[in-house]
Amino acid sequence: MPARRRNRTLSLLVASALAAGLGSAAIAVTGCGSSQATAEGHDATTHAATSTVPEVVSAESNRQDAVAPAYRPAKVQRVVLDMLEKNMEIAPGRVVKVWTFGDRVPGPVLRVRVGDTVEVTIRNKGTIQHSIDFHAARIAPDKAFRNVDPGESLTYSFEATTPGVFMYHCGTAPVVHHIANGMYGMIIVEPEGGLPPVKQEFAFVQSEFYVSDTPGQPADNTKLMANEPDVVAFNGYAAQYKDHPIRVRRGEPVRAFVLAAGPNTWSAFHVVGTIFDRAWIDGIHPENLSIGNQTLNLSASQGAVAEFRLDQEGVYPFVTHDFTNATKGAVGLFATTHAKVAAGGGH
Ligand SMILES: [Cu+2]
Repeated sequence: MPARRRNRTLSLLVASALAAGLGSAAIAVTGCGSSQATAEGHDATTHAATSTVPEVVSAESNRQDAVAPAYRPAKVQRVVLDMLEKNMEIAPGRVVKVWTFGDRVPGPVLRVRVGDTVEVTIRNKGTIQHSIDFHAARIAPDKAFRNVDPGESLTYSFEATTPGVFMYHCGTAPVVHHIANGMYGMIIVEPEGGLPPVKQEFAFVQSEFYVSDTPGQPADNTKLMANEPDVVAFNGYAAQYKDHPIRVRRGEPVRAFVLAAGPNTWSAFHVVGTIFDRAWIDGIHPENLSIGNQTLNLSASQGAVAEFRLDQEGVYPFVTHDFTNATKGAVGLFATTHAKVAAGGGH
């Protein structure tokens, strides 16, 4: 049920010249798309130690498709999530050790309907304890959301009772670290009978990364406690839809599911050049219906649905309107079918 994902492998070489006292040196990124052909400069002198052997950190690209998965009818929705530790590139030249639900960060977008039973199985293939907390569940957390040891698995079920866009995440202490390292995702709970069909549906999970100066390490605790992320992204990779704009058809309805996964940072979700015709924050309920929003204000863990149209041919940025975080990567582009997009996104 995860969206189609690009799967590339790249290598990150930290030049051994650092150890020879050359100061700020290069990281060469190879084997990936042109948008990542050159990594940014990186001063690794403080951790280059005395080794003269190049440090090689292999990593997959965390880029992924934004198309929301379709609902697949089933009375029991079985979800199996492997919890892994792997190196992922989350911005050009920035490789972090993530802890996952599934093969990417965020975990897969899940989509169920009210009345479905969600049977969740987590398999801990990492080296420390993890767990999974579903905000869509009404369940005793001390039992269902309990820790699972490495090598162990856990299965529990809950009934989807409340339509909305909800977060799931690892709830093992320290929770901030487990979320900062990538253990979160979105579950869409449709109302009974489903949402009205819309052909153009996308899912955006906004989250932030506190990148260690050493490639291939988990979140930097000092930055995390200071709440100073380096990268803020939609769907786990900085500005990926600016590099590769999302095509939509002019004048036709677009539905975006949005989640602010944090761990700490909010989302002020806004699409430049349009107004949301309809929106719901958290619960999809008539009394939550909001009309004419310019921006959706989502604190950490909140989800939303935004429905809108792009009336003219053109290129329409979407951002968190907290622009410091847009600058850190929470930005993308919608481009209508016939709009010209310059190389590199054109914005
Ligand atoms: Cu965890």
